[in-house]
Amino acid sequence: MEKFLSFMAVVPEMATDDYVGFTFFVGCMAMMAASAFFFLSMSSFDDKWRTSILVSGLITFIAAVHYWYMRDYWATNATSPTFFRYVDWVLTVPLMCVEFYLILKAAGATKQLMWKLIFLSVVMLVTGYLGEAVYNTGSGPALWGLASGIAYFVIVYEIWMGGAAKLAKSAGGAVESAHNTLCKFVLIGWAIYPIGYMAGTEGWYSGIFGGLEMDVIYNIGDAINKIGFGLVVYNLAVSSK
Ligand SMILES: *C/C=C(C)/C=C/C=C(C)/C=C/C1=C(C)CCCC1(C)C
Repeated sequence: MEKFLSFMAVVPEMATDDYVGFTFFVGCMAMMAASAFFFLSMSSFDDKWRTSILVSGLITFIAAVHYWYMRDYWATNATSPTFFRYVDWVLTVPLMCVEFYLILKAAGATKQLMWKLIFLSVVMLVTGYLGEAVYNTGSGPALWGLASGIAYFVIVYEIWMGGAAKLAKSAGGAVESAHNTLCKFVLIGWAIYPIGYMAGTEGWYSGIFGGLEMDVIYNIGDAINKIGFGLVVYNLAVSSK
């Protein structure tokens, strides 16, 4: 791996074993490329899907800008850019909730459903930030992480078994299958984040996850979830053109 990464030495200030710096760099490029892809494909879809594709592009674009700063922050300070990370998430995760609303709108999704998901996602992220950056000693991270995890499970419940699930079922066809794929991203893809959190904070779990690098895990999670989510929506728009 180190040999493979040796080309990174051409990037100023990046060591060949700097996996965090490497994933910030690649993450930044991937988010930029994905944004160009979503924005440029927008006009080829009819109005019904344009907003959804626009939101896919906004999610990866907001991330690209934050990755640009996070890459730089890491290169300069060699510490986690926690603040930029959470500002990015607090903008992009609610937009992912908006995607659920947009694809289910034709099946009767209400703004109330959208705001419920947005509210839960903000609770999940604010409590996570408190555990990671504010009350990050003693039992703080474990308790705030638990609070965050509860909000996460309510989101999972709502989309898999709650109101959103019923709407998806009634919509059927391509919308239902896109909804189901997004649900899997939330259940499996989003579960990557608590692992990163446990790798980067102190708690009863430190012995299990302590050897892992938090930022590498978060960066992998972001690439899978942000670009993956966008592609599911893109695919839905293509299949129902
Ligand atoms: C694009 C960014 C995404 C999809 C970020 C998602 C973040 C999470 C699902 C974070 C969840 C957390 C927990 C469930 C518990 C520990 C604290 C967090 C915030 C890492």
